[in-house]
Amino acid sequence: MTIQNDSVIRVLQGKPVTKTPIWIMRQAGRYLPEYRQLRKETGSFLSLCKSPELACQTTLMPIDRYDLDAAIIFSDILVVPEAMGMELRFEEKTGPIFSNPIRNENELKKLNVNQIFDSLTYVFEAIELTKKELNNRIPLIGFSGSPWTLACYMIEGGTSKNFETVLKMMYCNPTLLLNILDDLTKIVTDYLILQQKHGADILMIFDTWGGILPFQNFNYFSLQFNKRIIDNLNQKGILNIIFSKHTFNHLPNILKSNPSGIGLDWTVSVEEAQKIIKNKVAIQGNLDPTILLTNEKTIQLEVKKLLGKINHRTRHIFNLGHGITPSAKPENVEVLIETVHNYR
Ligand code: 1CP
Repeated sequence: MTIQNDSVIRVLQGKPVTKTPIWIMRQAGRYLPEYRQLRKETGSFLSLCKSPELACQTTLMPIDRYDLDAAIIFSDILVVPEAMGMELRFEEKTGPIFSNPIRNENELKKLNVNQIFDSLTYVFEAIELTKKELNNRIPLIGFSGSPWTLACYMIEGGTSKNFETVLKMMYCNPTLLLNILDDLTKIVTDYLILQQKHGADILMIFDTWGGILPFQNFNYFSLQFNKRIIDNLNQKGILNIIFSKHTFNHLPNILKSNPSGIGLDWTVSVEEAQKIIKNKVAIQGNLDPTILLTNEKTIQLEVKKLLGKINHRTRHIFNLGHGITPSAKPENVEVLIETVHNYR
């Protein structure tokens, strides 16, 4: 089935496009009043994720409002550890919390690593439903957390300022950490392939915490596992994007993992990134998300500044350098998308 607006796919495949495509990380979230309303009615974020109908409805909220070039399925990276048996809740101020974080071999052994996908059928159903509703207007992106980023939450038990528990484990019990990462790599690979089988056109790996690793440890604890996942996706011809936040130092090695696209965070110089990537793969990013809190003029100026730095041959998907924040103004998102689409 051909997709009417396949510009994001074309950029990932290295084919020409007439204008720069755009989608926004976390585009279906808390900055939208209709999302906040639905979330209030549903009672909890996880129940929203677990209802294929509501997850589909939420995925389409930004698509109905804006001229976006891709949709991303409404879910969360943490549904994977939950399906492995870790009790998860989201608290308004603190964010995600796992009641029983993994700190030793016995706790790891208790986790379900083999048959977790029966507990994730709601994700696959949401993808199928959304594909049907999108009716091939634009592609649908599926996603997973990277093994390292998932391990960070599973070991810390939630978000963290310094991620001391997981980093301490890296020094004191690397074998346990590597075992967790190995289990997660198999799971994430199968999970992404299953999302593709159920209709996702592009798969994205969020390595949000890749950048907290000491330089010499990044490949060993994060990138080598992402590379294994990417190799599997590439073998199957599945388009993929890797976003590893605050890892500019590692860009040459991330490039060697051969994804279809690399997400750049907002602190990266796109000029320098283009010199390294040399158009071998697509780049995605990297406007500072804070710009969406400003005004029309500033947004137009900053978008044009960024696009001005992109070589006309560069394969580029416009995005923010990280997820859109809850305080972003919905009308500013409209300005952003229009400015990108009208840029010549
Ligand atoms: O309504 C609410 O209060 C819940 C807020 C919320 C939402 C809307 C969370 C909790 N997750 C999500 C959806 C989500 N998460 C999506 C789909 C929506 C979309 O993109 O349109 C995606 C792709 C994610 C991915 C995600 N979750 C990441 C990776 C991307 C990133 O932003 O770095 C991470 C790290 C998470 C964990 C998570 N889930 C929720 C929160 C608040 C967090 C971050 C916690 C932290 O700061 O450590």
